[in-house]
Amino acid sequence: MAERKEATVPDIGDYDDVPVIELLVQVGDTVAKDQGLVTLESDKATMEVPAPFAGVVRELKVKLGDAVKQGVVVALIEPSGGAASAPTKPAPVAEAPKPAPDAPKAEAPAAPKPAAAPSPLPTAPAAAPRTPPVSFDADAVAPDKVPYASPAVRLFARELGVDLTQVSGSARGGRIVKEDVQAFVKAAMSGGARPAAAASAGGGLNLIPWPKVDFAKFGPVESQPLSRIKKLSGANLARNWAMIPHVTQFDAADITEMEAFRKQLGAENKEVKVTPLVFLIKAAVAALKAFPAFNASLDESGENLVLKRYFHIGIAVDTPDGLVVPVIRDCDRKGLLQLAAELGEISKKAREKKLGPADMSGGCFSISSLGGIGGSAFTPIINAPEVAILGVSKSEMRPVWNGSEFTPRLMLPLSLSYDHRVIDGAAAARFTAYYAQMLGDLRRLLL
Ligand code: CAO
Repeated sequence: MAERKEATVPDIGDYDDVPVIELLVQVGDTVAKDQGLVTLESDKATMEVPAPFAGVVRELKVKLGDAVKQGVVVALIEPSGGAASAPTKPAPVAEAPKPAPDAPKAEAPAAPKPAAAPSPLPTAPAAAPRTPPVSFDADAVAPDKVPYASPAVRLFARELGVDLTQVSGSARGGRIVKEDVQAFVKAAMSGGARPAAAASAGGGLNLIPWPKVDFAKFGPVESQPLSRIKKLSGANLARNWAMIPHVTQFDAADITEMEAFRKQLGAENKEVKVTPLVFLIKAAVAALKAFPAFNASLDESGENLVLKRYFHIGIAVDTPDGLVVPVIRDCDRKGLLQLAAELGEISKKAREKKLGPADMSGGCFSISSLGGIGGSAFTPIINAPEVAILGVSKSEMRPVWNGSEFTPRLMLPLSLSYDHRVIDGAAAARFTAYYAQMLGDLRRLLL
């Protein structure tokens, strides 16, 4: 067998977990020296891992969504003897604009994405950034969902407000080329597909422009750029708020006994911190099992509900750079202590900016807990394509009428926002009542 040599991720600074967002070659492709093999996206730039020599790609060692760092082998290449062979595919970035490495990013308001992996910033990437970074969709890293297109085509699509996940690629291997994007826009203009920027009169939001105010006229001001996470999650939140008919159902759970048990557990298990959130996760699993429409997503047509038979719960985590929603998987198969340990790990990872795309994808239902901070209720925004999110506020002792007298009970405020296209008000009220019942008597979780 001919010799195969490794192509590895070059020096991208001291950073780990940079996601692979694009595979630029396939096994069997002939590549020239320095031709891009895969595209990585840090939160500062999109960059390619170049082939260190010309040859034939014999094996790809990474897949879409993998998080890589310097030295990771991306492909095995059979060298072609030194001379750069003609590539079977052109290096896609050749036509892309090349902003200065620190140039402000052109975020994609028309292609909103969820809070992305806060991938570390490479300060001196060996492969120079070729395009402004592509907004990164944690859910879209599922291999079957990542659009297969070059950075230049991504940039072109972004400029036109086209969501590439909606475009079919006509080139080899389903790769999307510029002509596909143009055809998509043409179809949209004639009433077919609908790119965000091409929303026709009456079909789009038709909003008046954002107010343009010279604030300095009124007093001293300072301009601060939004963090990358805020830009990405902001676009995502705006889309979800605008496109999903939200209703929020308020309720309260009596957690007096739960809290006593939690304190006991905490005293017995010093190695993990057991907060109310782990009980909320377990109760969410029970409620999702009892009300399967809450563990579902609308498909792209909006005409079918995809019911999920797994129980992955997203947890909103507040970080200095903004909100991220890592996902704890298979919560139905985990006990309270294991969930407490995992919650501690993901919160730490989130705050240290170490979450990878895989940590934030695949959620069924989210919980946003402001209980450690305060407040009595709020209206959380649904984390699409999920159909509901539970907001939890700070528990407080309240006098509760038990039929004959007021007794002091620790009450936990619940705020359930739901997608009214999928869930009716009565179902939401039943869901929160059931949820409160689970928390009120934990033995019911065993049923
Ligand atoms: N009522 C009263 N006290 C509560 C509570 C509640 N509902 N929930 C938590 N607490 C207490 C905890 O028991 C803990 O108390 P002690 O330190 O005395 O044990 C304290 O509040 C702090 O808890 P925590 O916040 O560290 O831990 P958590 O498991 O409750 O939450 C996490 C973890 C990551 C969800 C949280 O730190 C966080 O980031 N919350 C913000 C989420 C957010 O921003 N949501 C808004 C998004 S907009 O939709």
